[in-house]
Amino acid sequence: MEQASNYGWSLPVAASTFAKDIDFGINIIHVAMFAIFILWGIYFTYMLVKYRHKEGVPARYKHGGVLWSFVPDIVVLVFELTLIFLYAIPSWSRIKMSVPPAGKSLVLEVVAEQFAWSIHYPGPDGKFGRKDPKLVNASNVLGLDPHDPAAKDDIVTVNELHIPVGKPTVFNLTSKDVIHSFFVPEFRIKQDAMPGMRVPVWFEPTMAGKFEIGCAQLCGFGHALMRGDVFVHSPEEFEAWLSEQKPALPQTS
Ligand SMILES: [Cu+2]
Repeated sequence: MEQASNYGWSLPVAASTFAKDIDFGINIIHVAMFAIFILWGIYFTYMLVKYRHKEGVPARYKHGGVLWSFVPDIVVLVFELTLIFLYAIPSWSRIKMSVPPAGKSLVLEVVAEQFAWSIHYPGPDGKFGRKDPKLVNASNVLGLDPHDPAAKDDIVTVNELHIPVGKPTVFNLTSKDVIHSFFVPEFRIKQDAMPGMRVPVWFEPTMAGKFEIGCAQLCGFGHALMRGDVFVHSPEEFEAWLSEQKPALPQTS
């Protein structure tokens, strides 16, 4: 599979539908900060040279008026308000507040723990089996209930998220123990995983490849080892992968 990930001098490859939206925000803020840095540098140097110490010229402390001091602040305030109302709020609403409908997306569950990511697929029946924390053990990491018919065909992978390209992936993110953070830089997605909460997350991958899942929240001594891979397949490749997976629970009948 082609390796699309990159960590060069700039931002990593943009591999999801809303990555460009996030990059616009990052870029416009960098450009604005750079412009302020240059303008301020020029002004500061000019003042240092113009009002440098000269023999026989006494220093006089004079102010141009309080109102003038507010002009740069007001310019920055107007810029920031414009950014909030015209960029940040609409982007936040598109990316975080509206989850694509279940019929058009791949629906999963992602459970974080020290120090791994478990991914729960509903299996051929499309139904997630019941999970019970009391049933969690080394061979049943999510605590799937073997008596629930919906759980019999469920698939669980650890540190491997396989998804098809060009289709939204929607999942509820939760944690078994402490706060973790699901982070795939190429998709521009980063979401905290909180114990006791199910946080909906979605993205739509736009290119096939292998990308890294990192934990972006210092979660314990193995934090740096808490990593996984996202494999973005073509739809056919994904179906083939899915059909090869064995159910997570041992089959009794
Ligand atoms: Cu973690």
